[in-house]
Amino acid sequence: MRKKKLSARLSAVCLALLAVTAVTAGLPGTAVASPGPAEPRTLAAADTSAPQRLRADFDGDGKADLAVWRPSNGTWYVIRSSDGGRTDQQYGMSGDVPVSGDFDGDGKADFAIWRPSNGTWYILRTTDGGQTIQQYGLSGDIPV
Ligand SMILES: [Ca+2]
Ligand SMILES: [Ca+2]
Repeated sequence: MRKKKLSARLSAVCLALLAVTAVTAGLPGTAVASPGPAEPRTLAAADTSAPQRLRADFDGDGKADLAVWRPSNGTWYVIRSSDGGRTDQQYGMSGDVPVSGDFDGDGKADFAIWRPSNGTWYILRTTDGGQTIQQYGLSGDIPV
């Protein structure tokens, strides 16, 4: 008789705990926060005055080179993966967005920037050293 009562009490406690757990788990505040929504905010808040790291193959050896573009002086600093030497190239200015890539298809990344103020791409071609200037995009867009 006594064991039955104890058992019944334990069962009741267990049910109560299960109920509390279920209710707690259902509360919105207890859900594990997803990192998804936070990432765009982090990117949007990125300090554009700090040098930005890009990955591209500027010397055409098939390996990405360490490269930064410094907004304060619009200069690219590249450590070539082929020989470890450094290439400095002034191209762009504060407010621009670095968008290096191989636009002329010679296997070497071209120094390139996108200017948000006029939505224009400025590309320094590796094939002949000339420039390709093309308006594409609007202020507020993000070049990709
Ligand atoms: Ca390389
Ligand atoms: Ca190129």
